[in-house]
Amino acid sequence: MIDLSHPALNNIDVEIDGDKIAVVTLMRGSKRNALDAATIEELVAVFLALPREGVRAVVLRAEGDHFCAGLDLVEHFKKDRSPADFMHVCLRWHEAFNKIEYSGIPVIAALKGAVVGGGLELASSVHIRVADQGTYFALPEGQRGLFTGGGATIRVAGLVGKARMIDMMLTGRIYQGQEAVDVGLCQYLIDGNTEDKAFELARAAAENPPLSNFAICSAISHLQNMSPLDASYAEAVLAGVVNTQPASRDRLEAFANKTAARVKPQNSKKEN
Ligand code: 1HE
Repeated sequence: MIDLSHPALNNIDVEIDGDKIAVVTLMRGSKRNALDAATIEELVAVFLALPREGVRAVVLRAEGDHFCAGLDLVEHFKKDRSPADFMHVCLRWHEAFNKIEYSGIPVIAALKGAVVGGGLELASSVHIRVADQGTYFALPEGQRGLFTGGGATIRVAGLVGKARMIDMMLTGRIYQGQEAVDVGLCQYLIDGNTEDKAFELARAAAENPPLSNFAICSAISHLQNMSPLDASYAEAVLAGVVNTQPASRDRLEAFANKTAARVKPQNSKKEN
């Protein structure tokens, strides 16, 4: 297992607090957090290690004004890769983003500025996306003479639908603000700091029993990959395990005793 304080982490910083909330920071702000091959390897290592560290939730944030400018185009240009080389690059991106999506721990992205190309592929692999009014989403691959290679055809199409993704790639269409929420690119639109909101959500999610979060943050994705018949079978098996866990007994008892909070909307809360 990687030592998260190891100096081999040059492009990513990881801090874990006493509540086991991890903050993972993209540290290439001077390059708009473009994803070079080294950063992808660090993401793989970090998201392999975090579940084993007993982390309860992750806030994914970025240095600088932009969340992530996607593929490191300069590295890609300089390396002049062969088709096979770039296929292997993409397979490492999939390894990293699958580790996030299927991690079993809630990963909440605090977005800002550009979330474009591979940056949107990274953002679409997390479980909750928080944007502010300056956050914008785009897939400029078409304009760059490229194609998505980090899972956008699955994850971004899954969020916004095939037709919107094709439009984004053909025309360079940019989504931001309420429209980005409406099409499914993010779940929260914040006037203040997205990191504060991401922390609030991470802390709330971390209150759930880890086994429930494991199911929510891995099984829903896995079940989506199955036929409905197999998915419903697997869901029943999973619910058999999760819904009988010892950690749920107190919560069920509290409900039965009428001491647990009821599920009711709070007065005049207007956040999305
Ligand atoms: C980069 C990258 C990058 C910035 N690769 N170095 N992604 C894109 O097409 C987006 C490309 N980036 C931009 O459009 C802009 O940089 C931003 C709108 C994100 C920010 O603009 P700005 O004016 O703040 O910064 P800048 O002056 O453009 O860039 C500052 C530095 O970051 C500069 O380096 P410097 O050494 O000259 O200071 C830029 O070269 C560097 N930089 N973005 C490399 N992307 C698996 S396939 C995925 C396919 C894709 O992701 S395609 C989409 C690529």
